[in-house]
Amino acid sequence: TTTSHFSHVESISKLSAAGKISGVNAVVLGEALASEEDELVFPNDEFSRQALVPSPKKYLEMYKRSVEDPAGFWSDIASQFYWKQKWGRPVFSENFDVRKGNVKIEWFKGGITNICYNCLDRNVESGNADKIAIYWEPNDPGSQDSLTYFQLLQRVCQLANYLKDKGVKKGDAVVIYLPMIMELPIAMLACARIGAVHSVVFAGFSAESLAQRIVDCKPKVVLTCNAVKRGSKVITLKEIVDAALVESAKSGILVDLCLTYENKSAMKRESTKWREGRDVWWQDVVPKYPTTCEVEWVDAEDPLFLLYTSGSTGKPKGVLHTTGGYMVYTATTFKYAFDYKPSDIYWCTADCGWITGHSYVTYGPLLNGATIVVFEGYVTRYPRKSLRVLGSVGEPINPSAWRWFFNVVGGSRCPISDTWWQTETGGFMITPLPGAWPQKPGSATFPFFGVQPVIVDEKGAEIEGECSGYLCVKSSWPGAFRTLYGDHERYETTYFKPFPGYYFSGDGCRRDKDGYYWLTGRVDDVINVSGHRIGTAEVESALVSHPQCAEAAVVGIEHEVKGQGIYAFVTLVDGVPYSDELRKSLIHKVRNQIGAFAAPDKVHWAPGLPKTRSGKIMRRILRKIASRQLNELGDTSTLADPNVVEQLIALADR
Ligand code: 6R9
Repeated sequence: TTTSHFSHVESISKLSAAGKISGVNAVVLGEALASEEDELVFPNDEFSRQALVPSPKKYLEMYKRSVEDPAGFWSDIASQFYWKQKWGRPVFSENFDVRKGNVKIEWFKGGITNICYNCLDRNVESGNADKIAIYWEPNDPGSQDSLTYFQLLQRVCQLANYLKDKGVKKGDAVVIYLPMIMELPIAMLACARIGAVHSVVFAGFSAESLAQRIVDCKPKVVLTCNAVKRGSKVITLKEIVDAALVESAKSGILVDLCLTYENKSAMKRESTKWREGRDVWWQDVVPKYPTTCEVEWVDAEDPLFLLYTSGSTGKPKGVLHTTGGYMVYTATTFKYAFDYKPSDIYWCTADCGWITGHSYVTYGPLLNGATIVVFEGYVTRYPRKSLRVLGSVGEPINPSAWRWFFNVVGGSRCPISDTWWQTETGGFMITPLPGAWPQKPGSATFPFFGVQPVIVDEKGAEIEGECSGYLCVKSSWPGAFRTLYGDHERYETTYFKPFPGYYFSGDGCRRDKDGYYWLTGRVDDVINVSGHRIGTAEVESALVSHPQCAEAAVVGIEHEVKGQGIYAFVTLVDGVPYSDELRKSLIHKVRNQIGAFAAPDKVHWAPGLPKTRSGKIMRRILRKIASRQLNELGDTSTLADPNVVEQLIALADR
């Protein structure tokens, strides 16, 4: 059964045996090709020579071992970190098959460690104390800042001591609602240091979304700042937190400490709304605490963080990651996918509110002792000669965008790591290893070490060779999420029941004749807007909470800039007339309830929705109407009332 996992390895070897990989500088073929699948972009020699994985042969060796002897492969890597006590046996255990009982994944169980210690103390002690850990590029040019590893450690310790003093203990949840200022990674690391479980909520989420997350994880403390500037606009984050705390109190969740950073460049403390007794200025208390702090040693399987993500129902899912496996996996994927060298300065544009900011702004790079750039706002033009590797994540990157990124941004010189992965997977799953093999624009190429992707058909049968279907993963990898917080049943139902025996990603995928993987987008009711995952159900429930909205159905449409846009069909309460004003107020409702990034691009009035006789909305038809593929509506005979389709088409541009 392992043969199919190595088929891609064989094909890379064939390409390399044909002499195609060596000695050719980066060239984008393209014009004369029969299909995009035939377009190969070769790594340039100079890059390959210095790469960590310089050839298909080296990858092949490492990949085979990672799949045939995962325990040995990952133990060797894990040994490079500091463990207070080594893990026990087995190195990992898993039940991936729901039919055999509850799904369970454990890596390095019994090993005692701390990820903050491994990010900071270990680097400070090994000679990196004065190396820059973070360069901060703020919204207002001119107030740049930086922290060395030693300074970062001190800042983290002060906050950790403060939190401990306020009663935050191992296992307690802490909600962090901060923009991309240095205090955000500092807060994450401080929680990790004392064994608290951080739950970062992207600072673009509304008060209601924040409240929903607070109610779910019941934090001891909320960390925020008074305001943030986006361009010239000031957003009063603290007021959003205030509203969220009023809301969560209604569900009986009382948070009695809100530590607020005074973000002076956005707003002075005098203008900040304040609740005595609950609110505390960060700058008034944290710097008074000692700059050293004992770490809380935790088991590899103790929780590190929760991160909420959208699913196909309205309620966001609290994806839970544990410490040891996540640490080993993010560090390793970072190192290889970016061919990391200690002299590199690494910048990832992601916000720490998303998984990419967890794994590839904070933990992965710092575990490698890297210098990172934390970036709050503006874009300026710089020379790009020093760029080595480019990365891309979050959505399919189409071949023409890929070529632009490659030719214009990277000067036809830098390999692109188009990394496929998810909040749930913790780290990269399918990714190019720059220098190792030729890339194909638009393809995430091949699996990372230890990852066994499979493509299955509707019945859950594995398909081999060239094919398309549902992307699943066979057996666990260290960075896999362990549960959905408080809802293990939903974890199993969503990810392990659709295709028993496998982890189901929710994505469609094609494997070409050379074994390259091409992600084709979500196959469930999740829309991917500029890399933000939004459940159609979330938007629908925001819309129907509007008093004049009777029913709503939301689908994704192709969007030139955002990848996908949000298209909402809305049925109004009887007797309410359509108006532009109402359209605006519906959109406003979504912005308020979820966040501005979830605002529908189009509201389509729908006197009725196409439903089956059992009352199921036929989204397939709505998607066709939304994308104006009116000749491809397909079979509408199972509709309870086929006339609604004509009605909808007539109202398309109103
Ligand atoms: C890391 C992240 C996950 C979803 C995933 C898929 C899409 C991510 C991709 C990609 C094509 C890539 N996705 N990377 N699609 N090519 N390189 O984005 O996590 O926010 O959980 O989203 O994003 O659809 O299922 P998350």
